[in-house]
Amino acid sequence: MIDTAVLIPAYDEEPRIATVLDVVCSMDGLSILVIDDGSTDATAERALQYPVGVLRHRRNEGKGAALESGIIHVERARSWVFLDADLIGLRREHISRLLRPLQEDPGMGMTVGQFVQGTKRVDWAQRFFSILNGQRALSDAFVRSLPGLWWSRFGVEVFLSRFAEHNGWTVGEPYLEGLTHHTKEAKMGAARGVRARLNMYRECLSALARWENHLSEERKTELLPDECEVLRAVDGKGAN
Ligand SMILES: Nc1nc2c(ncn2[C@@H]2O[C@H](COP(=O)(O)OP(=O)(O)OP(=O)(O)O)[C@@H](O)[C@H]2O)c(=O)[nH]1
Ligand SMILES: [Mg+2]
Repeated sequence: MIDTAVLIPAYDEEPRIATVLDVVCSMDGLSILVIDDGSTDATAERALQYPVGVLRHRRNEGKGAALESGIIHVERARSWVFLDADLIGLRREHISRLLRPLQEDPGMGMTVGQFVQGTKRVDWAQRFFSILNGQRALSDAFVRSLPGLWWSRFGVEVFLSRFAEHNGWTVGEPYLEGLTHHTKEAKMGAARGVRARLNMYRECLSALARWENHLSEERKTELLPDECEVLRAVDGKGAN
């Protein structure tokens, strides 16, 4: 079985994804999978230059759908890591920090990384931000227990956190010092970036208001070839 599966959902991250892949590919024991969610640029081709598995959605289906495709493809892993493709300042230590609480406490379902830039106080804004943070490690038992995520788009993080709380899973919040990410405005320019940000907030608020409606959402059981191409299978898949 795969030891640690790293899922990296990516949409139009061709200029940025190499920075993340340089770090994760330098670590032992990780099976890495990039899910290109119908990008309009060469995100998938860039990822294929690395020793990682690559899936490509034929259309843009949203972050939650990309993670669900990744889970279906990998099938089983002892632990799971979700990472964004646009991180700045990622170090190996950040991955270890996400995973360590799961290794130390078998009852822990998930860790949610918290970006800290030298400010010590964890104020309300940071706590709210922490529920949106995409840098997470998850136990296999927690991943097995998840319902379908296809519907959730940018609400996926809100849903994962609410689902964990609802079902009594312990959740850790390790600090990830010096880690940050590109904003939408930096990636897309001011006008498109603000529109995309408002859309993301709408999807997050929708998940916040309606997460309970999705607790028994059916999980997809297979990747349909007209929705998702396997450009390269993830390393270690099918091994015992
Ligand atoms: N699968 C998928 N991933 C997406 C989509 N949009 C963005 N992502 C990925 O999700 C991660 C976070 O997306 P961002 O748009 O940077 O959002 P954010 O970092 O949460 O928020 P800001 O940067 O503050 O706007 C990155 O890895 C993106 O490539 C999408 O439509 N589908
Ligand atoms: Mg970002």
